[in-house]
Amino acid sequence: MRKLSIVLFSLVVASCFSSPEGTRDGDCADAKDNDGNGLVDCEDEGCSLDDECLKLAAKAKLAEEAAREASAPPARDTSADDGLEYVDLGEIWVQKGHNGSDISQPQAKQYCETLTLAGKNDWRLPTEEEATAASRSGKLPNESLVMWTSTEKSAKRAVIVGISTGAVNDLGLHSVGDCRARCVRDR
Ligand SMILES: [Ca+2]
Ligand SMILES: [Ca+2]
Repeated sequence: MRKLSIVLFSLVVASCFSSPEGTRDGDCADAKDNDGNGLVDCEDEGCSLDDECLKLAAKAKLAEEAAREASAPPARDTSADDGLEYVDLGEIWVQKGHNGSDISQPQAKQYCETLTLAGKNDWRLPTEEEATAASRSGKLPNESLVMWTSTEKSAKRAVIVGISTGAVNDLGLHSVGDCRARCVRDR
């Protein structure tokens, strides 16, 4: 009995002062901030379980999803990416990006051989000459990385070319330091 009166007492006190929005019928749909916390109706967390607010939230979620779907890019059409994914150097196309991580020359070779880009699958590692031409074209993104070439200096070393600098060097085939695959293909 004592417990019940305490509960009743607290309910009375609560309703005299500001009871949280959503505790009385109509609270969540009267366009008023009933508890003065700055949040009106469904904005108020006290109304988060109100039927109408739940429905509104579900509706808003659906609308948000529909909007996201509408703004999402259409299914990838690589032909439409031409000019974005490669640089046209006349004789050859050069991949604008690169494989994304440091790799060895054999891995770079394999990356290019299996690459499908701009609807083409005949990509390969550039020769030293092609890589320097690509670098000097000034059309590649400015990166302090080097790209592997298919030009081998010996059985164990291949030529690398600075992507921005065009500097030519050579490196052990299985080293990976700052070396990326940037592929080319014949036009
Ligand atoms: Ca409120
Ligand atoms: Ca209200």
